[in-house]
Amino acid sequence: MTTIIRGGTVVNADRAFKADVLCYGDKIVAVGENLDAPASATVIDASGQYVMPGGIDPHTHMNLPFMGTVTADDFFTGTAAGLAGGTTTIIDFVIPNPQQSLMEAYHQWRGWAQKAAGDYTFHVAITWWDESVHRDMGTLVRGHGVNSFKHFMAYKNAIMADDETLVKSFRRCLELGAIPTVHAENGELVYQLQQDLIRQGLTGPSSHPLSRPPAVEAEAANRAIAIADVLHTPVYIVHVSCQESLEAITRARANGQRVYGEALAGHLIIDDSVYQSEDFAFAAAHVMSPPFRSKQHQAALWHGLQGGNLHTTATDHCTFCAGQKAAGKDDFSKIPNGCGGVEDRMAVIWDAGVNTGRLTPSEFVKVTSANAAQIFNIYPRKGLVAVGSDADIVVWDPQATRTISAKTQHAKGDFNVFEGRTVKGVPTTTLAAGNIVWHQGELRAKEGAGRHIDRPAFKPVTAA
Ligand code: URQ
Ligand code: ZN
Ligand code: ZN
Repeated sequence: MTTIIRGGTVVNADRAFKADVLCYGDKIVAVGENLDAPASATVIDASGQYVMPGGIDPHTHMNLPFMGTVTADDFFTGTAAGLAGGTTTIIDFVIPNPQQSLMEAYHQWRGWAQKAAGDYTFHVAITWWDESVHRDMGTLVRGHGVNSFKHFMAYKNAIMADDETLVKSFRRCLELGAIPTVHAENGELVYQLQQDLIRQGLTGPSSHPLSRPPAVEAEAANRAIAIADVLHTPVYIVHVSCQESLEAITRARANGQRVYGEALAGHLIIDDSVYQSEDFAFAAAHVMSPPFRSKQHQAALWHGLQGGNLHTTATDHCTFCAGQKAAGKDDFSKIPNGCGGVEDRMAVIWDAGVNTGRLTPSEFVKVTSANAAQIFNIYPRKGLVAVGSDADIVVWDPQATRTISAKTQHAKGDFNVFEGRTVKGVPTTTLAAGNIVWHQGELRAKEGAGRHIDRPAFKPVTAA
């Protein structure tokens, strides 16, 4: 398929400039003013609009079995929803059960992802340790395009990695040229605080944030950063939600340590008042970890993005319907943790970031696409509008508006944490691998069209 995108302003992480973009097959083949194009080419009129790299969401959970249930979106519906919102690549997670072979889990997730409509790639979680985990990490880096390994420091008695696992796995990442990432919350503190609250009969969702105060997150962030410092590895902290964790990252970076931070669209916009609702379903729908925080923390996160101490925006898209969340009706610690957002991330970040002057359009591209591509080593294939890059492109109308609602979303699930929010700035056309997958409100996602994207190691891969 040949497509010419005419009359727009191309916005990359480094600059914005007037240019046409010609796509042939799954690649961009020309970028420049007044391009010639074959008569057969599909023409997209981008006048008055921005032409940006397709979004990369570095943190999603499609089809995740978790807390006794499975997320509402599978890899087709979840990636299709992402395409509707301008996100053309997701980085999801293979999460082995403790004692489960990493390779077995990896192939399981690869099977689930066959139906994806958009491109995808995987972080692999290290939820336990023995020599087979050490070996399989090498196999995954050398032969399966994995260059990042996730560590949940929370979720005691489930997938929590203790310090021994963290140290051994971080060391193995360094050997392999892979980057360790962490969910930074002290799982023991969370568990004990949960027990305290339940013993006091405080079993409602309003107890969720009480069991995970910022200090519980900051302790783990500082610990992960210290382990990485001692072992000389980089570290990427997912869903940084509070000022104290951001301060730990800022301190480490000022000392020359290679630490990256991720902010969720939800944590940037939604505050902890949601947990005070008398409506269980409403409050439970917002139960995710780390929890939504006060407006003071939101302001800090925006400063982190603006100041370059937070690098990516993600969603942690992990949706459960009301019936699933009701598992925690009598005990908040049993409410499946997770919220959605993959469809709304880019519009929400544009509206709250660019329209307010916090971010320039190029900075928007950095935090929604280019930085994730660079940190996870798929740049410039992804995260750039340039000759030779994948034809993952979003044509963005800064004047158009949309009101977000669960009633009209493409994602599965019966709730949207951004419900009722009217955003200004939305995608009018999205190309994924050169195919028009979204155009003037029509979603043309195709099951199975998505590709697995290999992510090379950060150093030449040696044997053993
Ligand atoms: O912790 C995560 O990232 C997964 C299990 C999604 N749930 C959540 O509450 N963030
Ligand atoms: Zn997490
Ligand atoms: Zn997650």
